[in-house]
Amino acid sequence: FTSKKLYTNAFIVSPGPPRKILLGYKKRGFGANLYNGFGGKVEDGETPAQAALRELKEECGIEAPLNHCGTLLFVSKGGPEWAFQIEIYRADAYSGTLIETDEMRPEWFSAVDTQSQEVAEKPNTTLAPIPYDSMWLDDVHWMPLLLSNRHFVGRADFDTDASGKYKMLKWWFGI
Ligand code: 6U4
Ligand code: NA
Ligand code: NA
Repeated sequence: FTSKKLYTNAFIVSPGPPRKILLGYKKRGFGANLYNGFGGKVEDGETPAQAALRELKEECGIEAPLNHCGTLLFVSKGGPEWAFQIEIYRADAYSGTLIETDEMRPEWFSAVDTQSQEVAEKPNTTLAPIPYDSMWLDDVHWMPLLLSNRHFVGRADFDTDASGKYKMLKWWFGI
């Protein structure tokens, strides 16, 4: 075990209609070719909240009144050899102009709250659903908690298979 690394991840969930969530397609580095929120490492001398705002601005050009909404812990199998703590932030509005950067291409997706009793009056035909097949394996488990505006915590244990692909061995996410 070396040390736990602290990261942020920020999501804009616009109430709409249509209700939608902003994700970024990561173009390079860790998690390249996956959609995710905007975020990165918390630097020395910075709080997670400050890092979340800085990374949001750096990666897609906007500012937002982010609220802390969850804490996730990702660990490697059997060690842990590594551990990531990720502080999740959310806002329902933003200011500025969305831009594509070297790191991220922002894109909106339909954000239906699957845990809510409300049924959308009309199916959304213009926005694609959240692309879980192109996201980190854990995201499908906690995204419903984020979308239903609950404060959540969770942990997932990862291993890599022979080809170096991540597998999620066990997990728990809850409110
Ligand atoms: P640099 O090299 O400075 O651009 P940095 O911006 O510090 O890197 P980066 O972009 O690699 O960090 O950030 C990784 C992002 O991926 C963070 O927002 C946390 C997030 N992340 C890592 N593992 C994740 C996982 N299993 N599920 C998830 N997000 C994850 O949803
Ligand atoms: Na980053
Ligand atoms: Na960074």
